[in-house]
Amino acid sequence: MKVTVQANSNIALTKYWGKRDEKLKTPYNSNTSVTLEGLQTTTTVEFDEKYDKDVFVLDDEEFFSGSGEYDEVSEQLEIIRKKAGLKQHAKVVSKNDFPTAAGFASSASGLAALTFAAAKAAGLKLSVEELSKISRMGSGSASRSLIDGFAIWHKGEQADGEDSFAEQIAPVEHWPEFRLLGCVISKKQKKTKSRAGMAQSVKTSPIFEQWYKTAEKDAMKMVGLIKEKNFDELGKLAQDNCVLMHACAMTTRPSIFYWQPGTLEVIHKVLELQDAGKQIYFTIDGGPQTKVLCLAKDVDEFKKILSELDSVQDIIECKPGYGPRVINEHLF
Ligand code: 2P0
Repeated sequence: MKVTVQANSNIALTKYWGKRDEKLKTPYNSNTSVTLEGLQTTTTVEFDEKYDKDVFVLDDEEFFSGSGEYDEVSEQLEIIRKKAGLKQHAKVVSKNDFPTAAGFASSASGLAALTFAAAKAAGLKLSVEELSKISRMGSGSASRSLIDGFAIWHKGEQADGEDSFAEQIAPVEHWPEFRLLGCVISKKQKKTKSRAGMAQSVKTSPIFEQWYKTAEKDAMKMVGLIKEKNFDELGKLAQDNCVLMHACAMTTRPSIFYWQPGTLEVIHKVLELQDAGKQIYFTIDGGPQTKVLCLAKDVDEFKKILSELDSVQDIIECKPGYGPRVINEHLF
């Protein structure tokens, strides 16, 4: 009944920003991603009679009932318990190998690892599609971390969310040269969590409708560009889509600014290199880190240039990675 799983994070190439259904976490628009080797969560789950309540420890800190972190985990365990017809509580110990909640999609790898491990520990045998849907209910972006390589999370049409899950566009082996350089600008936890931020954008941003209608078309285009391995068009689209998402966040009332001066320092360097004909693009999520998209052949050159910028504290290099896997070393 004790299972340990490692799950990778993922980065959206075209973004998710706004829920059609808050509880089911179905998105207004379909969105695309690549699962990333190098940004991972390890989670051990054990269901047992000896626990009189769920226990949750993340990065050596215990969280208790009433905290957002604990309640999220406990609700996810409840979904699994219901499916498995299980009554026992669980202990969950989890570790991220990157800054938590600072725009490196820790909720994606976290909820994917938790869902995968809990489902296995509860004895459930579920398809990837089913696991993606359950992960989605924990955290939208987690639905994409179930997939090897490149993924599309379908927005779906049904009111019950049963057609809103992630699916593979192309496997890791399709494009092993694809790289993401995560430029760490700040390791501080962000002020506005994505969940609260996007809910406020849905309600108040005057450009929300333009955002999600454009993003739906962008997701469809992105599928074709990934299949063709058209890096320059992919980079341009990822960049434009990210800027529109942030415009939507910034025009939310009150405004949500994830960008810091350092975020912009990297953006301007990337634009300068683009003007010089280099194959380099940026994308940014719910935090200050600027993520650079490039190809393996240029990694050494770009790492050197980016590391010389004052605001870049660290660079995390990632390549396309696989969905969750079970490992034998438990965290407790
Ligand atoms: C994305 N983000 O597509 C976008 C871009 C942040 C910016 O998915 O409320 O943590 O748990 O569904 O998945 C972050 O949102 O939000 C996110 P919930 P989640 O990657």
